Amino acid sequence: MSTLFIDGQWSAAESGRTREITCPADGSHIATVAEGGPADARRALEAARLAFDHGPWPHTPAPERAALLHRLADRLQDEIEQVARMEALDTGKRLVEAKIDMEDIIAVFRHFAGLAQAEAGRVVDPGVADVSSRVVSEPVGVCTLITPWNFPLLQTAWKVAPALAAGNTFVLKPSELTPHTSIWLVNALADLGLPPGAANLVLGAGAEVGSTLTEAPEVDLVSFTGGVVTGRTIMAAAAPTVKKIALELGGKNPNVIFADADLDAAIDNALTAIFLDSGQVCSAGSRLVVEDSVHDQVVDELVRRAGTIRMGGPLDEDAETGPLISDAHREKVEAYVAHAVEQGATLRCGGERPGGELAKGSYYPPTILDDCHQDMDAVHDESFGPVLTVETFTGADREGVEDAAVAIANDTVYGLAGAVWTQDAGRAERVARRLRHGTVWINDFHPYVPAAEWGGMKQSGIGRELGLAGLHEYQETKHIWHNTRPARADWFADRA
Ligand code: TXE
Repeated sequence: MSTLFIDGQWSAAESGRTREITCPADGSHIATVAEGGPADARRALEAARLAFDHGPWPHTPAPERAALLHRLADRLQDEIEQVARMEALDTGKRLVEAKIDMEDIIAVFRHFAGLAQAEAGRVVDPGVADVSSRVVSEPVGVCTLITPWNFPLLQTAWKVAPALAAGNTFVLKPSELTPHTSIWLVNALADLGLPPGAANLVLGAGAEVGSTLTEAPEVDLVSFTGGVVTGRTIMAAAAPTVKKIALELGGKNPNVIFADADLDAAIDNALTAIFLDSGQVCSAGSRLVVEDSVHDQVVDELVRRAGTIRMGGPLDEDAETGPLISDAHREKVEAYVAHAVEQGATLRCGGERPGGELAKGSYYPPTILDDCHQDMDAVHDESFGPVLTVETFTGADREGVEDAAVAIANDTVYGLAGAVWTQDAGRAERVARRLRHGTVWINDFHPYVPAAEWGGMKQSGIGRELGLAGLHEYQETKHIWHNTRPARADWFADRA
């Protein structure tokens, strides 16, 4: 099984181990791939190091780097059906959603192709005669890129595009559950002329491959998207050699609805916010924070509509949402719901595995837990499933209502995203400014890629990706001074 890509060559794992990839929609077998281990990770790191220190990519002129990223975008456009299908089968998500992801990925590569040429450094006047100075940007070096399973190629593009645009080399480790679009990506890059060693791919388990890739001294930067527990491990692994790190660790995102909102739009978007992709989205609106006076109107309607959402596999054209990524993940979501009910939440809909044809897959229905409050674990822990918790707020006056909403919305260790729904422009601005979350929508939910600038406050992460974040995460800054008339310093007396 030659599905590892190291130094421009496809190879099997040194141990000979393999992994079966199955579709979570029905458990069907998709493919057998190599299961890399620490030895493979070390080989890939050596190749990436060599390619950075002695290879051509870091010194390739920016227009050529940009051209390669554009060619990759063209290739994906040509093969969009085939790549979207791969992604849909690996993740179980609907083909139509996988295609939207592909369009976003094409836009991401084009966006960073533009930035590769836009960032040329700047001249700084040091205010000293005969001395000129300039600030230049340089690639960071060897990047370890670790990605999860919910948007496999999109999350990879968010890392690979800026890393290559800035002239870095990398080792990519995708989630062990969803390797196929990463295999497609490194194959396409090599085919389009990226030099050997600049892009390397090691498949395998996080604990084995991931830890080698985050500890090794050859690595200059680790960019990771995944769970907060793994994020903490990665921070610790990167500390001894003081690597640059960028972490996106999920969220527990409040969707705040005031009574003066356009409730039709708010309800409609609240459904998309949490049930899109079965809630397996880092910015999912998993906490509904609704003003008490409209609670019944909003929640009754959400319950009614959630009960009609159709589940189905990647190729089912009538399906509106898909399965969870695995049976193990579904068990975690089930335990989360059971615990919430034990702590006093009211199960308003969902909560039971579907039967019939869907019993073959890892399906879990849209679920709403009402009567939640801040003492319950359910409003603090990420379920990463199609589960919405409902909390209410009220206050004596206009200010008191806003204070109460903000207090609940900010009472989380996460800080990735949140939304506020109101038709009062002043209230919208005040509340948006007070929410401690990296992205805040007013009367909307979910990002516009690639214009988003993405990243979290608090334990949701470190660093920003996309949009205005530009290439900075993947660049070092250097200030070069040039004294054009060297002279003696005359500081220490010459006593020789
Ligand atoms: O994530 P992990 P899991 C959240 C979500 C989910 C939870 C656990 O709440 O229920 O995380 O999911 C690699 N060193 N998110 O277990 O472990 C792993 O192989 C280096 C939020 O799937 O974080 C995979 O490639 N790497 C999230 C990647 O980390 C390691 C998306 C993500 O896996 C490693 C997914 C280690 N020690 C889950 N251990 C988001 N922010 O969107 C594992 N990995």
